[in-house]
Amino acid sequence: MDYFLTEEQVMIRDLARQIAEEKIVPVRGELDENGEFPWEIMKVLAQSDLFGLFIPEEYGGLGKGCLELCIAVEELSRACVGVSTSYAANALGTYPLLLFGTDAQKQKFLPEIATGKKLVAFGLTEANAGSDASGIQTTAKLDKNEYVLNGTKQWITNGSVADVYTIIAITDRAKGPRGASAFVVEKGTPGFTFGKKENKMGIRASITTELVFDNCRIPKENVIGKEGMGFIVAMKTLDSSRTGVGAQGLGIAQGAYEEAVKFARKRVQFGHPVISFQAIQHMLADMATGIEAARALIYSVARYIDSGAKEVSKVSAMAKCFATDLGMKVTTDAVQIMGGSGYMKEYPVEKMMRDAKILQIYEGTNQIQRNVIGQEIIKEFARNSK
Ligand code: COS
Repeated sequence: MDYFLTEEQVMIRDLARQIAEEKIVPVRGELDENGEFPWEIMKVLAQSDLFGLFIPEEYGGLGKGCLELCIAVEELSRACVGVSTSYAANALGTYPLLLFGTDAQKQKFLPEIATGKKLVAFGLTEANAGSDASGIQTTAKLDKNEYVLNGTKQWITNGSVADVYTIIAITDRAKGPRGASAFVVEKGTPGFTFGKKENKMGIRASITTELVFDNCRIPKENVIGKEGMGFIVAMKTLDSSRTGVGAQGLGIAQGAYEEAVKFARKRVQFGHPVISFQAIQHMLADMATGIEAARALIYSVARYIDSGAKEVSKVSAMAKCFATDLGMKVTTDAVQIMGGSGYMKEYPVEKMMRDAKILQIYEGTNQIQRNVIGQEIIKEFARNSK
């Protein structure tokens, strides 16, 4: 299908695809096995300017939007979602600054993020606050010209490898979600250390750690937006980033589908390549149809976000939910088509199936996405029936 990409978008796609094929595919198995952060690949992505894709030109980026970012993420995910998570988490961590930061904050942080010199992480989740994001316990207390942070963030992508952290903490517990605030915290700030590194089922090339704040003092100017806006900053950030998670689901589905077709053409049973059997063709037909539907949805939502649309919660949740459920289904079916071979580590679909699972969980579980969509439906009907 032709998605009428511009010449520039095709160039971004081809560049990301080339990096994926030449630099990621040869090492993805080893990175997965060793749970190793892909520093060398991050350097290549930085040299190719891909970290600056979504950052405005005035802050040293390429000034592109959600669609270009989704195209790059899709291509990287086709090869390895561990690597694409390490890359895409930068966008997640940067959105609070992009959407709500002051010009001084943007001048200070964005140029080095755009060049890939500094990696970024987003810290919202805690041990007792996952889906229930407003239940966070980490506090930030104003003491003269500084905020003092105390608490522990859990399961933070790029934790310890990132230099810049956007953190949501409670400044006034009595105010509920309106008592949360967002901050930018730099690695190396006294009182800010890293805890447990997680040993994960999939996306093992991405690093997931705890962030520990123990009387960590940061300048008052490090608040993002205004005090009390933290929950809104977090929700708007997730509205912006979830389409990219959908692009990860789309990319991994595409990768697994291609592996399944390649295998089914070669594998002979009952005297014929298994692709000649209708049972296999039907599975491939469903995979291919789902992939086109996901790509059409993701590119449309990304274009809608890039048009400056304000109300994007529902459609970005739809893109995330649909494409990542598809990613799980397609990778599982690819293993099924490939049978015993699919289950073995010699073939990449075993890893793809493990990697796909997190996409239905992080940046809001797909049950939370359905809640968001449901709430928006209720609001729309209420508005329209007035
Ligand atoms: N944009 C702007 N404001 C939003 C918003 C959005 N997308 N979503 C919620 N809000 C506002 C609400 O309008 C409400 O404001 P008021 O108090 O002024 O009415 C406030 O935020 C609280 O909203 P709500 O009552 O819906 O919050 P809940 O505690 O019920 O949260 C959801 C429900 C589903 C929104 C939230 O818990 C969520 O997204 N959870 C998943 C979190 C997640 O993605 N975690 C992954 C970790 S980060 S990788």
